[in-house]
Amino acid sequence: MRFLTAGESHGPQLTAIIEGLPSQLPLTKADIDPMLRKRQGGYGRGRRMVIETDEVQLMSGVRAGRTTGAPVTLVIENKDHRNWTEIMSPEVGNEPRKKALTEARPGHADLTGGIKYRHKDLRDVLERASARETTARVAVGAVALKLLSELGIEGVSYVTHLGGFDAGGDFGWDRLAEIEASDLRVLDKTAEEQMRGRIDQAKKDGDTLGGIVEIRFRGLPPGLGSYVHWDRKLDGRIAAAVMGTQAIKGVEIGTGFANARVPGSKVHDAVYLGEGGHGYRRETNGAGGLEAGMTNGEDLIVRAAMKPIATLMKSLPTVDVVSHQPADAAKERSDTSAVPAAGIVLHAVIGWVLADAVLEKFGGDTLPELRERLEAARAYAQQY
Ligand code: EPS
Repeated sequence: MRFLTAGESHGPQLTAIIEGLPSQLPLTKADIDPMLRKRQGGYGRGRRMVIETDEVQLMSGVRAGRTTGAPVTLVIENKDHRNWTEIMSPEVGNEPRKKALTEARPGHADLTGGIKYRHKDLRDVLERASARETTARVAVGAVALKLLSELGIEGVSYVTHLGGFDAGGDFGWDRLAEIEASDLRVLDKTAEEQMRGRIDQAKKDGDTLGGIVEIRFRGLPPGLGSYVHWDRKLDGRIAAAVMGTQAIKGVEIGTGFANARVPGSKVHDAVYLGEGGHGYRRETNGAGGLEAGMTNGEDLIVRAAMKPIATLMKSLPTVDVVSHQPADAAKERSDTSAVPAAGIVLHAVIGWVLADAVLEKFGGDTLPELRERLEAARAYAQQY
C-alpha cells in the first residue's frame, strides 16, 4: 500500500491518493471527517482554524460505501484559498507578489528550503512545508485506521507534557472519553489548567510551546514487521513516520530512553503462559509492544517530542535573503501550540504504518480474505 499527498497551505486544496487498499472495506466520509475535526482542535490553535472546517471528498475508489480496490482519491478544500487566489495563482504575472516572505524564520524550512530550491520568495517553501499538509495525512491515516478497526485494532493519542508541565494520570483504555473531553487531550485536570495558563502567557509573550504526546494501539497480532533486515523492522518504520511529521524532533518506543539507565533485569518484560496454558503474556510492557522490530502482541506505545512552532510573534534575529541585511524573522499568522493536534497526526501516521504492515503480512485483495488470515494467525499464536 502506498500514498502521495499534494497541496499548499493556501492553495485550492489538499489531495491524497492511496493505492493498494483491499476492496470491500466499508468507507464513507463519516469515517474520516471526525478525525479531521479533531486535528483542527486543541487549546492554543490560531485563527486559521476558525476559517477552515475540514471535510473530505472521496473522489475515486469508493462506491456505495465500500472500497472497490481501485486507488482512493481524497480531497480537502482550503477555504482560506479564496483570500489567496492571486498570491497562489499558477499563472504568470503579479510578481513580486503580495505576502512575499524574505526574512527567513529560524527553525522553519524557509532558509535552507530557499537555498535548496533556489527561491527568493520564501513563500514558495513555506506553503508546502506548512503543517497544513498534515490534514492530508490525517485523512489517509483515517482510512488506514478504518481498516485496522475492521480487524479489531484501535489506537489513541494523548498529551503527557506541554510547555514545561507534565500531565499525571495513568492511561487506561477505559479513559478514552476523558481524553476526548479534554481540549488538550490530557488525563490530569490540574496539569490541564497549568498548561492552559502557560499557553495564554506564551501567546501574550509572542512565543510558542512544544510538548510530548503518547500514542497507543491495542489488538495488534504478534509478528508485524520483521527482525530479518533493518528496513523491515517495524520500530524503524514507525520512527520514520513519526519523525517525518512537521516539528517532531524526538521519538521513543516503550521506555526507550529510561532503559539506558537501568540493568536488563529491570528492563525486559518477563513472559508467562496465559490462562489455561494458552497464549503468552507479559506483566510489564517496557518494550512498548515491539521486540526486534516485530509486534509482540502487547500494546504498542510510542512517545514523540514536538518542538515549539517556529513562527514567533516576538521575532528572533535573522537575515533578509534579498537585502542581506539583519532583520526580524517574518511574522505569519500561526498557532501558539499545536501539541494535541500533533497527537492526532501521529495517531494517523502510525495507523498507516500498521495497516501497511498488516497488509504486508496477510495480503489479500479483499477485506474478508485479510480478516480470515489475520484470525488464523491470532489462533496460531494462541496455541503456539
Ligand atoms: C502553519 C501556519 C498556520 C497554521 C497552519 C500551519 O497557518 P496560516 O499561516 O494559514 O495561519 O494554522 O496549520 C494549518 C493550516 C493546519 O491546518 O494545521 C505553518 O506555518 O506551518
